[in-house]
Amino acid sequence: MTLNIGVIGTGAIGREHIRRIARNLSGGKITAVTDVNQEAAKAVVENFGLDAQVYPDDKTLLAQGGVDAVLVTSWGPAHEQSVLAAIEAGKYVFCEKPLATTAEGCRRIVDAEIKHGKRLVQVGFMRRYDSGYVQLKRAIDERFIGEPLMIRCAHRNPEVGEGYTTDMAITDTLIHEIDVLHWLVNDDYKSVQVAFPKKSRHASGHLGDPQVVTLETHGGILITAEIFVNCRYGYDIQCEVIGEEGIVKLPEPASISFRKDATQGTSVLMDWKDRFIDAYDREIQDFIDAVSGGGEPQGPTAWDGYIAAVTADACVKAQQSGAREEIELGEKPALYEGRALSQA
Ligand code: NAI
Ligand code: NAD
Ligand code: ISE
Repeated sequence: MTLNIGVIGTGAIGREHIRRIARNLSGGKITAVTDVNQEAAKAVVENFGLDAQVYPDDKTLLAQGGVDAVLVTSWGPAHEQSVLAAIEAGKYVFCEKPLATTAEGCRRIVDAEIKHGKRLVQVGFMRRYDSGYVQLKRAIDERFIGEPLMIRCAHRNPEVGEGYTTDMAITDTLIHEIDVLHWLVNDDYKSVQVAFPKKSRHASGHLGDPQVVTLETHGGILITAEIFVNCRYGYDIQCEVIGEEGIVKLPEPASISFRKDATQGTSVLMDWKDRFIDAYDREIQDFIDAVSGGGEPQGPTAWDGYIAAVTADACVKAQQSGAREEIELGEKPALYEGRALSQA
C-alpha cells in the first residue's frame, strides 16, 4: 500500500525529505504540500515534478481524504499547531525537532495523543538511526566497556546566520545530543550547568559561542558537550563514551584519505544534510513502513520530544543563571512504556 503524504513547510529540510521520498525511498507518495510562503510550496511541486496539490494552510491540507500522514517541517514555533491539528484529524505525523518550542507545548501534544489512544507521532531525532550511534548503543548495552562513566561530545557547525541566538545553541543544536545521549545510556538527566569560554571573534555580537554544557544523569554519568556553531572548519559531530573497561567513540564519516602538496589528510563535511543523510533516509523509511499498514510509528515518540524540551528549558535556565539547574520529568505515561528504545 502506498502512503499518501502531505508536507507542511517546504524550506531546507522539507525539500530534503520530499526529495528522498520522491526519489530514494519506497512506499510513500507526496500528494499535498503547504507553506506560509505559497510560492515556495508551488516551486517544490514544479521542481520535483510532483503529482501533488498545493494547499493554503495546514488545516485545509489535513482535511483532505487523500492524505494519510504529514511531515511537519515548518520552522519550530509553528510545529505545535500543526501536530495538534494532525492528531485531531487522526493522521500520522512525522515532526522535525523541536516537537514544540516549550515543554508545555510538548505536553499538550502528549496529552492529545493519549486522548486519541494510539501513537501517531514520530519526532525527527534522526541520530538514533545513524549507524555510528547504533553501534555505540549496542556496545554500551552489551557492556563492552563495562559501566559507562563519562561522555565527551562536540556539536560543531561551520557558521550560523545573524538570527541564531544564544538559547538556540540549546533548543536548535544541542537538542540532538539531549535526545541521543539519554537513549544511548538508558538513563535520565538529573541536572545541568552551562559555561561560556572565551568567545570566538566569528560569533555575532549577541551570541555566546562556544558553550560547554555539563549534564549529569541519575545514574551518575557525567556528560560534557561542547557547542561551537562558528567553528569555520566543518560540520563535526564527536561522541566518546568512557567506561570502566575501555572507551568507545563515534566513527568518523567514511571519506578517502589523501597525500597531496606535502600534506596527508581526509576531508571534513561542511553540511548537516550530508553528515546524517543515511540516518534521515532510514528514519523516514521506518516511519512509512510502520504506519502504512495502520501500525504505530516506532521511532522517537512525543514523550521523547517532551523530555528534550524539559531538558532544553533547564539548559537555557542554566545559561542565564550560571548555576546548576535540576531537570524534572515527571512520570512516563503508559502509552510510551517500552517504546522507541532501539532502532538497531
Ligand atoms: P526553513 O526555514 O528552511 O524552512 C521552514 C519552512 O517552513 C519555510 O519554507 C517556511 O516558509 C515554512 N513555514 C514556516 N511556518 C509555517 C507554517 N506555519 N505553515 C507552513 N509552512 C511554514 O527551515 P529548515 O532548516 O527546513 O528547518 C525546518 C525544521 O527542521 C526546523 O524545525 C528545524 O529544527 C528542523 N531541522 C532539523 C534538522 C535535523 O537534523 N533533524 C536539520 C535542519 C532543520
Ligand atoms: P527553513 O526556514 O528552511 O524552512 C522552514 C519552512 O517552513 C519555510 O519554507 C517556511 O516558509 C515554512 N513555514 C514556517 N511556518 C510555517 C507554517 N506555519 N506552515 C507552513 N509552513 C511554514 O527551515 P529548515 O532548516 O528547513 O528547518 C525546519 C525545521 O527542521 C526546523 O524545526 C529545524 O529545527 C528542523 N531541522 C532539523 C534538522 C535535523 O538535523 N533533524 C536539520 C535542519 C532543520
Ligand atoms: C539544525 O537545525 C539542525 O538540526 C542541525 O542538525 C544542527 O547541527 C544545527 O545546529 C541546527 O541549526
